[in-house]
Amino acid sequence: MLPVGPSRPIIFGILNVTPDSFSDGGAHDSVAAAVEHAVQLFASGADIVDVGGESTRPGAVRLEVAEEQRRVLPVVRELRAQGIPVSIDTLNASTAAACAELGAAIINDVSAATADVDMALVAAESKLLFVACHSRGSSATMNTRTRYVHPIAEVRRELEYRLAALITAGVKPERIILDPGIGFSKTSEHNWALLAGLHEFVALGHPVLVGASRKGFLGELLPAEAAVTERDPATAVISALSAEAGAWGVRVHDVVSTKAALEVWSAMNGARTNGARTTGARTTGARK
Ligand code: PMM
Repeated sequence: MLPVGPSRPIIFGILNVTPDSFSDGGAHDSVAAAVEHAVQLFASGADIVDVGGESTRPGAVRLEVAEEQRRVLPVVRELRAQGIPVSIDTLNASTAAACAELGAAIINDVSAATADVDMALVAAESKLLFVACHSRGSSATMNTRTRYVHPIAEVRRELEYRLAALITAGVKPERIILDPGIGFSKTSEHNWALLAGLHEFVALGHPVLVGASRKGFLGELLPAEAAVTERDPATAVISALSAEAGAWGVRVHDVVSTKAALEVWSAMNGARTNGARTTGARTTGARK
């Protein structure tokens, strides 16, 4: 079953257990520190903690799988022991399989199962939810593959190819979550275009996840010297706008601000629904 938020998108709290991730790298590079941060994310309102051990930022070099697992497996094991839902952010099928064994609920693969030929099979066999994120090339090459004529149509089409490949490999369609891959092989202009056209991804009929948190294009709205954490208010606004466009989930570093933004959206959305009912009732009443 898909975990669906009762009245708002699901919040993925980001836990990067990496020394080099662009916005929080190095902050949680011991198991204890990582678990403590994850517990905090959960207590702040994250519905699930997205654990990643390998940086996917543009230019990052690939990590040995053994090192990735050394970083993430103890953290995933401990979070599951504490009853915290876990999503595993990995390009590696063996890491995904090991985390599935430990009780992870979601495999989050920013390559949409293109980086590891075994990933689609692991996704199919594990029966976990699978996030298929749009990207082109690898972290080493993605910044050179940013040519689009119609970004929304092209990203949609490329995601649909991945969807078809996953389904052919045996992943049940209802377990596939789509993600337009904000910041992956895209310029700022493309990122804004994709966010503005998010409803067109929602229209594909799969849950849609949005990962814009603290990304570089948000930094362009701020003074050059601003810290990455200063991108959190903009991230929270994007969370609310994503909810409005029908997103199923948002992946964020700062859960507190996104939770507040989603509660505002949820209250307004509820009032809109109730308001429509009230107006309808009054109209009916007036007609009588
Ligand atoms: N972005 C990053 C990592 N994992 N997963 C999904 N599904 N979508 C994203 O946009 C995404 C991701 C890179 O950001 P980080 O280094 O802050 O984790």
